Amino acid sequence: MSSDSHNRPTPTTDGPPPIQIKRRTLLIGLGALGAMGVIGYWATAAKPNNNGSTFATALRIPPLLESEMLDGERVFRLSAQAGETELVPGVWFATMGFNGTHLGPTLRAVRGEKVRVHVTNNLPVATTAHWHGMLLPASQDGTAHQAIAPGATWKPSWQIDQPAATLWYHPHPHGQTELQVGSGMAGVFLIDEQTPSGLPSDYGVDDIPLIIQDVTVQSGGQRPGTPTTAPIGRIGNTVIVNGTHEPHFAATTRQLRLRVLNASAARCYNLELSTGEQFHLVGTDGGLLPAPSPMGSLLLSPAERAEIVVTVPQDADLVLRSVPHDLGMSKGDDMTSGAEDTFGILRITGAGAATAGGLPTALPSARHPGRASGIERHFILGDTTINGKSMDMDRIDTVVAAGSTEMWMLENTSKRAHNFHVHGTQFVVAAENGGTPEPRNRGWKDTIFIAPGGTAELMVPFGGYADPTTPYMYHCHMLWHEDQGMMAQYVLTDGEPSSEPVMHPNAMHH
Ligand SMILES: [Cu+2]
Repeated sequence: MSSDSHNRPTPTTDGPPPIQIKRRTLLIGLGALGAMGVIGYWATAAKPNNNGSTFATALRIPPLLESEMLDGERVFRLSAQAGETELVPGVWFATMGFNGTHLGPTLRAVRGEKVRVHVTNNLPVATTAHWHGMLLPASQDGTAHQAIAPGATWKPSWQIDQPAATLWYHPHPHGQTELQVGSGMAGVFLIDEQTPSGLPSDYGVDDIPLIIQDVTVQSGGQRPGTPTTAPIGRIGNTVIVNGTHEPHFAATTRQLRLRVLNASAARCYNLELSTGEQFHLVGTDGGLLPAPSPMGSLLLSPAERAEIVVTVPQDADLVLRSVPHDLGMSKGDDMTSGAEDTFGILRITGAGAATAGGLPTALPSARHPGRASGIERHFILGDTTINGKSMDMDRIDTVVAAGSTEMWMLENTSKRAHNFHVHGTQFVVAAENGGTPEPRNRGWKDTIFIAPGGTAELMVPFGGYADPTTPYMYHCHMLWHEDQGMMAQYVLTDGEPSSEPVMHPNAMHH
């Protein structure tokens, strides 16, 4: 978070600041050691099994980033930096963020606008800034092909050309994404339409981003960033929302629109209300649904977003929480992956909630494409591979005709839960596990969860930004899997599409 209130001065570091937890007293006492990232002592914390009763800290709201209009472009400025942040009372973490030591501000732009972001890297290591869910040229997408060296500034620009949606931004350095995102490098990027949707839209009042992450607070000698104890990656034992531990939000309106982003490395959340009441899903990764969809629970895997509307009665005191779910792995693997955990995420009270209008019955939603009749591609998800291969930055795995719509058929033949994210597009799920998609997957998506043995058929409309030399990525968004190489590359061409891997035209330059 960018608020200064819980940030400490940035220490000098000689490497990537790992996820690490230490007591503040120790840090002060052993200043130099702490600054060097040496672990001396670990705080303790119970497994997240609270019921919300202790949730007393006001939910932090990421500030809206100011911008300026320059030469017809809306210009934003971000600075990647490292520091230390008290994410849990009394527990300081070595963290990274944008314009602060943890998380980043919210960027907001209107469809049709040209935007430019100046991203300055004030970290001691290379990073990137990827605009997750954005339709834009691959050269502006912020993958490892657009690495930002320490001290450098990268200035991507593009025209916003997609429906209103909750997108996000985070680093995408090859092999380092779990560490950097897990250290706090994530922020929300909101796209608006000119015409309002009728949904709550007063940012920070009744339109609230919820960036959910899990961190590890424990005793013992676990080295930061290393051990992946679950088959899907690092699972923390403590949940924070917008960098707030056990947060509380005092609603002043009857309807709350929560824009939930799972910015965790691997943990999935199965959201429900402690009251047992339903909420309404109104938007998925890429935009709004045609109509609010009532549901009692909602599974959100890493990188997915869900816009939900919660009705808050005047005297309400309820908790948005995560409850056990089925990731489809063995019981032991599901357990170590957090699937059996129950914990509060956000306490919501409604003491001041005034009467407000109900939900719109219809929402402005972009029409789905018809089922593509052209190219159909098959992707087999292994333990950490796609079609048996590991990521190679010099290999183009897939050549797609710019502007075409393809069917992408996914099959998880491994025993691990995965999800699948495609850059530079928003897709529609035509089928899931051979049948109708789950209600949560019936809107525009850029990331979809696929359990072991599961399948998904995606209708993928690709953009028109042909560029034979700069690839987009598609990959598992369980970040440890991605870092292990569960990623591949496609380019958009004005020529013939192909599925044969080709060497990157710039391979000699890497
Ligand atoms: Cu995976």
